[in-house]
Amino acid sequence: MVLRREPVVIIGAGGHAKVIIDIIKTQNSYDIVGCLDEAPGNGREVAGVKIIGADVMLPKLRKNGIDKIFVAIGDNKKRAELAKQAQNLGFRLINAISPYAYIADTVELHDGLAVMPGAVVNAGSRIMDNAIVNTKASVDHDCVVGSCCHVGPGCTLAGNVRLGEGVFLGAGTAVIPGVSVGSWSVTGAGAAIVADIPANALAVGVPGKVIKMLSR
Ligand code: JB2
Repeated sequence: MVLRREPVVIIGAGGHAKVIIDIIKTQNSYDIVGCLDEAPGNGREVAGVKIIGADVMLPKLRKNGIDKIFVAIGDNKKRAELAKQAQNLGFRLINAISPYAYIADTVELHDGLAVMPGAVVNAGSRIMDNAIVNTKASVDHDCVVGSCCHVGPGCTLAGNVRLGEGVFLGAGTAVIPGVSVGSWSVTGAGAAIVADIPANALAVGVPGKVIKMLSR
């Protein structure tokens, strides 16, 4: 029996797209049609995949029967926007989940997710739409990673941590059990989050302290 791999288009052509292409190739379920970029250039490639044009091509691709997409843009707000646009055009968001990540059976995975090599997501956790669980990040039991969050490389979320929408945890952030981080907040690399953080805050340091409120 010949396995038919489904065509998928990737939005973005930077560092994040490079990692996503590698994961999608390893998943071996999709044929990557090409990347769409803000500045397509002429004949440029990323990780061996051609940049076929800009987002204006989306309706045409959809018309040609391509209905799977992955938004490979690290910026949480931009990713949210582009995912919504693509869905409005009738695209379905696929997941890019590395076979070298461990994801417990009871984890709830939504759409458009990236789970990178070496990541661990433990029992009872929920990873919402368009979230990124980056390289070697660890999400323990019963956590919620909100839509369009980015859990940076090497972060550690203990059990029952709640991240609102669009949270960005800088590389190596640690969050103790039961703590919540409000929507669109950001933590600095290596921060130790030991108490709840409100929405739209920038928290840094050990222990983590809010040093600034961010505008949305
Ligand atoms: O509206 C857009 C758009 N805006 C930016 N549509 C499309 N199709 N592409 C867009 N881009 C493209 O995203 C830029 O032209 C560029 O190719 C890419 C952003 O590349 P960059 O390497 O700056 O960031 P990234 O989003 O790929 O990766 C970031 O996030 C990752 C999670 C970096 O911080 C990485 O280091 C990080 N690992």
